[in-house]
Amino acid sequence: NTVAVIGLGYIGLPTAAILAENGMTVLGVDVSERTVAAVNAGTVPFVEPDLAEFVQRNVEAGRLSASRETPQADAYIVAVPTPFKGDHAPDLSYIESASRALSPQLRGGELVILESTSPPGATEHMAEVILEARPDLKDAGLEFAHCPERVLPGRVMVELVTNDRIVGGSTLAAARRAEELYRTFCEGEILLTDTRTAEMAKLVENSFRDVNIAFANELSLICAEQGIDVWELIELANHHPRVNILQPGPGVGGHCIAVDPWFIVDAAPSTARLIRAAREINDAKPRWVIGQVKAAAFDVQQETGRAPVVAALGLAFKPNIDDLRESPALNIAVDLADQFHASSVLVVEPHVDALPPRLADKPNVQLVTADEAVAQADIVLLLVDHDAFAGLGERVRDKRVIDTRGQWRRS
Ligand code: SAJ
Repeated sequence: NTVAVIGLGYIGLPTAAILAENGMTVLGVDVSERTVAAVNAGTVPFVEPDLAEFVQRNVEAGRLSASRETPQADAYIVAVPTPFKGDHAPDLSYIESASRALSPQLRGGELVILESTSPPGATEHMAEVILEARPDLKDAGLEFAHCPERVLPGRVMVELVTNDRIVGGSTLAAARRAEELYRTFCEGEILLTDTRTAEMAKLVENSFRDVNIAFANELSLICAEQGIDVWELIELANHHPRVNILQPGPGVGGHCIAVDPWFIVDAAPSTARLIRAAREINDAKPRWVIGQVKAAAFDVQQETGRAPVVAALGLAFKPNIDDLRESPALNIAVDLADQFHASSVLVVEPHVDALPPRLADKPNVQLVTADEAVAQADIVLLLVDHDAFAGLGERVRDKRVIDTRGQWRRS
């Protein structure tokens, strides 16, 4: 029973490793020579707890290997990126090229699963691309399914096993066959449906979170106008048994929540009004934060006659991780550096040891420790509520503080 996993990224590689761990022969495919070489050497090209051990063990046992060429297999799992283009329309080109690459290897009877987060209709589109390349296999029993992942980065090897999964099949038989494959490692419930519902379910889960964060972010703007502490307000309102408001922040980051809702908006542009508004509210929050810094900088300039020193605490997209992808905190730090030429911008990020490329070439930016930042800054801007920053609230009382996460509100 061989499975080819196409795309060895944050989802594909863990999935390949866990299938191998459970006895499958797994062939991983990736366009990156570096990724292929890393996996074949039993190592991993990115950090995810426990993944390295899984990969090493299964490569050594001969159950997992990688290649740039798509092999013959009984089942294919496509886990390639689905970014969006400039107009927020989904870019299915990686799915299309993976489909074209696997088509020549098909003999009939294979199961092809799309795992990439996709707009409704993408699995049908993948099937069309494959059957266009292989019209000879129209009645050869090819089956298609969509099985979105829902694992949280940092807990992938655990959540792959424990999360429930949605499996959408092009037919019920296809769904059952995909269920059988995921059952080899998934201990959660496996819920069967059609491909379009499965695609939409994944998008809806992340949109639910985005809409609820947008609600919190909108409240933070209203409260700033009204002179109300938004975090106290939310805490109080959440005592209601049926109210559970999320937390405002400097914006929404990561690869999923800030992207997936746009796929729904693109599919239903005039109907998806709330989902679009939520995206716009969350995307606008970093500009509002910059406006807060500008106002504080103006005050400092008035008082002291010089440009303020600004400390930006945190670059990651959420607390206690080193992941800077699509991070509003990083974007804000870059904008600060550009807009406050005369100021020095002291960046603190305990989870990295060098400035990321987008900040490294800015002459007015330095990576410093939290102690240094707190000692030197006129304005302290808290962007990520890393545990490491929790105790600093006491020490910034004489500064102008912009706490976008509410981490210090009690100190
Ligand atoms: N955020 C807030 N306020 C909150 C909660 C989060 O501002 O109250 C911000 C975070 O700081 C971060 C962003 O939202 O910038 C996203 O963080 P997250 O922890 O909500 O989600 P991700 O992107 O790490 O993972 C999400 C998860 N989806 C849901 O919780 C519905 C995960 O289960 C999915 O597998 C993942 O997206 C994915 O791959 O789609």
